[in-house]
Amino acid sequence: MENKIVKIASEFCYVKTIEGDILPCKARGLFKKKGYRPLVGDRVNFKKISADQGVIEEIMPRKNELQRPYVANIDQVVVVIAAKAPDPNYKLLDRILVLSYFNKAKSLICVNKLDLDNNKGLEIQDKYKSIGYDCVALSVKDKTGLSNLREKLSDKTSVLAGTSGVGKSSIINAIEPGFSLKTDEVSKKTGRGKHTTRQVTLFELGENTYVADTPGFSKLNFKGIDYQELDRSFPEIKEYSAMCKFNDCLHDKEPGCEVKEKIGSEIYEDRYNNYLEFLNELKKGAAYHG
Ligand SMILES: Nc1nc2c(ncn2[C@@H]2O[C@H](COP(=O)(O)OP(=O)(O)OP(=O)(O)O)[C@@H](O)[C@H]2O)c(=O)[nH]1
Ligand SMILES: [Mg+2]
Ligand SMILES: [Zn+2]
Repeated sequence: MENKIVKIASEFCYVKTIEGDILPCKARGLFKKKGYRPLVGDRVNFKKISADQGVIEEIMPRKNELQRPYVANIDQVVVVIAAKAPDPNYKLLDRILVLSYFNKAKSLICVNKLDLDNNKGLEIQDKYKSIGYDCVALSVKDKTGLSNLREKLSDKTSVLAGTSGVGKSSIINAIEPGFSLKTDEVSKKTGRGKHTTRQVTLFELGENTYVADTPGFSKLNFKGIDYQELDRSFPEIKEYSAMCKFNDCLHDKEPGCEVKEKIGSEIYEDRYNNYLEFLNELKKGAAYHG
């Protein structure tokens, strides 16, 4: 057990304390001076200055720090994708998988809205399961698959990520109706969600089990990832990379590349294409930053 910041709003960090209550705390000026700001998810030590207020005295070292949403100490990223409405965005899914790998967080793929296209939903699940990812498929509307997901959230701090409108807030509401997070219709005009969720809050689902809802997004930057290590975050590419002729093979234009041999059989072509696109993006970034 530990003291954990579950929400930050207007100057106050709301700390879930070991004793089990939520205490609003101010962060010492010290942190601001050092440019070291508390984040939702931080494990902290605090001092009580009155019955209902505290001051944060220490922030424990972070396991990781995600940028979108800006949270710390995440064990698991739950990437939510809808079978339909909005149509699956595989490139964003693959991008989030890469980011969670390099942030040392576990990935769980959650396919929602099975009620709208059961076959498509199961197809997505089968594809990513065959690559080696942990997956759950569910429908908030039909209330199927929810207990499965709940089990996989247990004893971890997870964030739900994914495009606007895929049903992240709906999923949390379905698991824990008491939270009543705001959800909204997918826009009929654009077929996209409307970015209903704005703030980051950690919700407590049970002992040592937290989940954060996040606003949907469609852009995420890679930062601080070495392009030569990108292939490690694609399990199926990593598997064959040891057999490439050159051990620094980037699986792009090199001769004797075993990864390229496997495209269309052991490796999905669209996954490989996303790998190449991310690789080029990272190379450009590397050149740009010197
Ligand atoms: N048919 C169907 N609709 C669903 C399901 N789950 C959620 N929805 C609907 O999808 C819409 C968007 O859901 P939200 O939970 O607001 O989506 P979100 O991912 O939180 O979106 P942002 O907060 O904008 O990122 C709402 O109208 C939900 O009722 C489902 O399993 N089936
Ligand atoms: Mg939402
Ligand atoms: Zn190769």
